Formats: sequence, structure tokens, C-alpha cells
Amino acid sequence: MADLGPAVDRPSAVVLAAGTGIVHLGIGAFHRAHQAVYTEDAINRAGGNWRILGVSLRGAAVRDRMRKQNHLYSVTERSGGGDRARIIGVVGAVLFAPENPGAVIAAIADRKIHVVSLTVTEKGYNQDPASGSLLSEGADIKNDLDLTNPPKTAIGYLVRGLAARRQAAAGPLNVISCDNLPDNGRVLEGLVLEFCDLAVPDLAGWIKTNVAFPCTMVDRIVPAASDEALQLVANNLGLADDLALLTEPFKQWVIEDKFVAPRPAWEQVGAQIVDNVAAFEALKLRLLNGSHSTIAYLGYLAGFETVSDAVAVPQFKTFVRQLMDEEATPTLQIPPGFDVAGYKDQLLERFSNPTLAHKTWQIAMDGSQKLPQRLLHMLYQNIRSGGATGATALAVAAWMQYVGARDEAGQPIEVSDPLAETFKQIHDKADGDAKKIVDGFLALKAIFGDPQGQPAGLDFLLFDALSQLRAHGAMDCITNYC
Ligand code: CS2
Repeated sequence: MADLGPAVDRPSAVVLAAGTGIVHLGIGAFHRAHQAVYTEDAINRAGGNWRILGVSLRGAAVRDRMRKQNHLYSVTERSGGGDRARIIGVVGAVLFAPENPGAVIAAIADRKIHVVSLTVTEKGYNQDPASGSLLSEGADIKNDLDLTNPPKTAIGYLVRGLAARRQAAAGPLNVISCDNLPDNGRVLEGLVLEFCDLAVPDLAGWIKTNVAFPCTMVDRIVPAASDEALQLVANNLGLADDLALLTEPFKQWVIEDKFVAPRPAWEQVGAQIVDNVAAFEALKLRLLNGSHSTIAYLGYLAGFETVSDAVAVPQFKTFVRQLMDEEATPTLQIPPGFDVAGYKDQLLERFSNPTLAHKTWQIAMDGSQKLPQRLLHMLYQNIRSGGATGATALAVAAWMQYVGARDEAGQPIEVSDPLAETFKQIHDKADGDAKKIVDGFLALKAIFGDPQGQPAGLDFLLFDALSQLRAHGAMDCITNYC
């Protein structure tokens, strides 16, 4: 750090000397540029032993790189106004779970730990996306339900850690989900209790009184680091940082006021602690993430590599605004005094940030896990209430087309999704027949729910949108729609 220029902020001695109070499962880019930053700021403002023990469940790379850099990394805020870099030092250590599962379980059971937080992405919850119940027949959860096996999933680790915590009488714990799922705290609590029922039934009662699962809304656009980004940061800082993150200046964290154990003073550094997060979650999931997925699928098909490239085209921007205004907003409960029009203006500005290079391909990943809460719930609601549906239907059709793995120029698309193979089979079987494609997808209960529960007319709406898309291409459909 001594080699860095004076413009780069560094972690204070107070942060570097603090003890560890948080275990975080899923120490990816988003956590390191969001909750870690809030926590470092909170220690600077109010003190406390709140350094983070990161846990990587799936790969050793972050652990190895963090170790090599003394667990320091840079976060650069980028906007048209220029770059602002700081070094973050709040992560004290990282464990690679498969290498030492016992250490992760022991950390969750440690009395000095008061918070376990998670960013494991939607699929990391091992829940059926449509019904929300635990995928108890999935191979990983099956493995974890046998308590003699080392766990593989976040839920498995949590339950084993909580059992050990009860045994050690180590006191209550806040377990904080920070993933983009509606009711994320309640969902996580439900999955943990479902798991207990199947494997450790007597633990559920202890969890109900000793563990809080607050819901949260998290927001900050943090693209996956690319080689170009690392090179840019190396030039800016004058030294190499293999863990460098680029992000936007904006960040938001709304947390339900539901804690049973101590926590950092996050509210003193910008986080909002509120009675009810649901309205904020729905707003963000449908307006930000719903638009993001729309831009990802339609944008990718239309040949745009990044979000900002897509919304730089006026028709594309107008289309997204229409989706927000006419289809998402009428389905939302706007918190009193909340300036929803200003929020939408700001979202489009954030999407337009040309310095971030947020790839449409990145957002397009794992659509099977994202579509219900981002687009399908509002589409169903609008069909039933007679509201506008055209833009959402086009976005869903674009996803169906995208996961068929060929773009409009006939080039292959690398589809990254736990159901990618199923999608391929639907397309192969349909052999280009749009009706068969739509029928194949609507039969996927995990995404679209039970066919009996789907609104009347859904099939025709999607068939029409997909036919248009296949006949005219994404950009023409967008232009014609506006
Ligand atoms: C994005 C989100 O990749 C995605 O699916 O929509 O990661 C988005 O950037 C964040 O939720 C913003 O807070």
C-alpha cells in the first residue's frame, strides 16, 4: 500500500486491527463491492469487531488470490465523472469450503461470530424457482441431508453450523441473505427449516428462537472482472490487483429490522433499516432486474455486447422505459413518498454508464432461476388484470429464443444455466416450430408453475411474441413496439 498514490483511500488501522464477527458464504465480486464496503465504513464510523471471514463454496481461486494479496483488494467507482479507487481491508481471511468443511461449520458455531451473510446467487438456494420449496431430490441437497457427508450447499453448511452452534451454546445469530430473491430472508428460513425437518427435526425449535433471518434488498451494479478491467486498474493504481473490482458510484442496502444478535452499525453509513422490505424488493426486482434481464436477452439477440451499448440506442431505451412504466409499475406497491419516476430515470442513467462494460451475456446467465421474480409474476398479474403485457412477453420470448443457443446471425450462444440441457432438448424436439417451443417451455413447472395455475392466454401471447421475434429479429420488434 505504501506504493499507492495519495488519491487512493486505504483501510484504516482500526479496520485492520478489528476482530472477526461475520462469516460470509459466497465471497464473489458482488459481496466484495457491496456488503464488505458498508461493513468497512461501519467499522470506521462506529468501531466493532466486524471483519469478515469469507467462504468460497465452489472455487479456490478467490481464496488463493486473496491470500497472495494479504486479503486486500481495490474497488474502483466509475462514472462519466472519472474513477475513484479505494483499497478494502475488511476481509480478514477466506476459506475454500470443500478443502476444510469442518472449519466452516466451526466458524458458524463460534461465539465471536454474530452474523452469517450469504451471496450464493439464486441457484445457490437449491429451491424450486416457482414453488420456493427445497429441491430435496437434487443431488447436492441429497448429499447434505446425510449428515455424515461433508456438505456441498449453503443450506447444508448453515444447518450443520447452526447445529454445532446450539451444541456449543454459542448464542443467537443473524443470518442475512443478500441475494436477489423476493422475501429472501423468509425463503432462506423456510429452506433451512425444511432441511431440518428432513435431517435434524429437533433443531427447528432452537432456530426459531435463536436465529433471525431478516429480508434485504441489495443493489449495486458490479460486472464480473474482465482482463481489460484488471489492466485498467493496474494502470490507474500503478500496481497489479488480481481481485480488482469496477463498480458504479451508486449503492443501496435495505435491511429488515429483525435481529437477535449484535451487528455492525450499517445504518450509520447509508444502509436503511426498515420494518418491511417487501415493497423495496419488488420495486428493485421488477424495475431494475426485470429491465436488466430484458436488456440481456433482447440486447444479446440484437447484437449488443453490453447494457450501455443497448440503451444507447434511443428505441431500445424507450422500450425499456415503457416496460417499466406500463407493465412493471402498475404491479408495484410504491412506498409512501417514494419518487418512482425519479427512480426509473436514475435506473436508465445507471444502465447508460458507458464505463462499466456490463455484459448482456453475464446477466443472461441462470435465467431459469431469475425469470419468475423478475418478469413472470408481473406478466401473470397483468394478464389477469387486463394490464399491458407486450413488452414483458417479448422479453420472455427473447429468453426462450436465447436459450435455444443460436443468435440472429446463426452463431452459437454459450448458454449458462442449470437447465441448459433441458432447453436444448425443447428446441431440438420443436424443430423450429414456435408453438411447440412455447408449449415445451410452459410445461416446465419449476419456472412457469403448474399449467393449471398459468393465466389463460399466456401460451398465445408468448407464441405471438416468439413468432414475431423469429420472423423480424429483436431490434425490429423493439422498434415496432415503441
Ligand atoms: C443482474 C444483477 O446479473 C444480473 O442478473 O441483474 O446482478 C444486478 O446487476 C444487481 O442486482 C444490481 O443490484
